[in-house]
Amino acid sequence: MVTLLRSKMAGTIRERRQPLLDMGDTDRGTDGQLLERTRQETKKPELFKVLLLNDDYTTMEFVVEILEGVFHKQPAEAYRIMMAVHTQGKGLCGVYPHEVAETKVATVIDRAREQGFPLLAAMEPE
Ligand code: TYC
Repeated sequence: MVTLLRSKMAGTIRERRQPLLDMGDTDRGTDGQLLERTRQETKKPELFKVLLLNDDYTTMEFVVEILEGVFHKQPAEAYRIMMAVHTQGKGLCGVYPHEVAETKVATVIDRAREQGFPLLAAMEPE
């Protein structure tokens, strides 16, 4: 049995076969029949913006370091985002699935506290 699924990556249609029981390469317990089930994978990952917030004490150099180290920004882009946060109060660092966004926020805050900075990060639905 085969179901048509929409690919998360390209929006294309593809076939997906899903074994009902994971028994490795054997068909134990199925009297020689290969059991399959179909499953629709239609769940879109919910995405969240991760934002940095301005404060008066965290150094510009440390914020750039965070943007490069945690958000994988190139130096010029990291500097641009840091200045946007500095002048506008907050700035977008990236958009991620919920668990990744949570980890980014926690990592920023952990690294900041280790260095004695009050830097804050936040997440919000895209
Ligand atoms: N406002 C800080 C300063 O003048 C720099 C800064 C930028 C702090 C961005 C936090 O998210 C931030 N040292």
